[in-house]
Amino acid sequence: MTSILILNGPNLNLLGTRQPEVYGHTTLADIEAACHAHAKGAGITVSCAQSNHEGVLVDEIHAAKGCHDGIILNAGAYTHTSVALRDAIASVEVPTIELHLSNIHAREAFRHVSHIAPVAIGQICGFGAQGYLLALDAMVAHLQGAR
Ligand code: CA2
Repeated sequence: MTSILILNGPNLNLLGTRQPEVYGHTTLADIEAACHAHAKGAGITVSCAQSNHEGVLVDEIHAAKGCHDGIILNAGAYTHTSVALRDAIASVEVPTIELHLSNIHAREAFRHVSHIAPVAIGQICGFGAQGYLLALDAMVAHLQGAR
């Protein structure tokens, strides 16, 4: 069965508790539950992980090789700073979708830069929590096309 890792980076454990005007009222637990339900309907499985630590995220990406068919990654602020995450994604060759709740291109200039985008199969941003479900559908379509 197709297996997808949903990986969230720093501060996303705080979703739904602060800055709802930017990130909405939905908690990370809500998002993960919606992803599990959506995956069940699509006949796939998802695993969810979150870390505030760059190295732990690198380890999660390494561990995805041979274990998951795709990665949906919201790297949070590391998106804009981390060459280590970029290198990890490039090294494992597991198709990865870059995901953001907010439209990073409509925000501060430093958020327009993504180290993840060049090694991702695509980017989804600006659709809030719904973006995770859109990313799941996009990944399934990508994997079906790849077979
Ligand atoms: O829009 C996104 O999903 C981001 O990845 C979120 C990151 C931000 O640095 C990126 O530029 C875009 C920040 C996540 C912080 O999440 C919080 C949630 C609730 C309260 C405070 C922060």
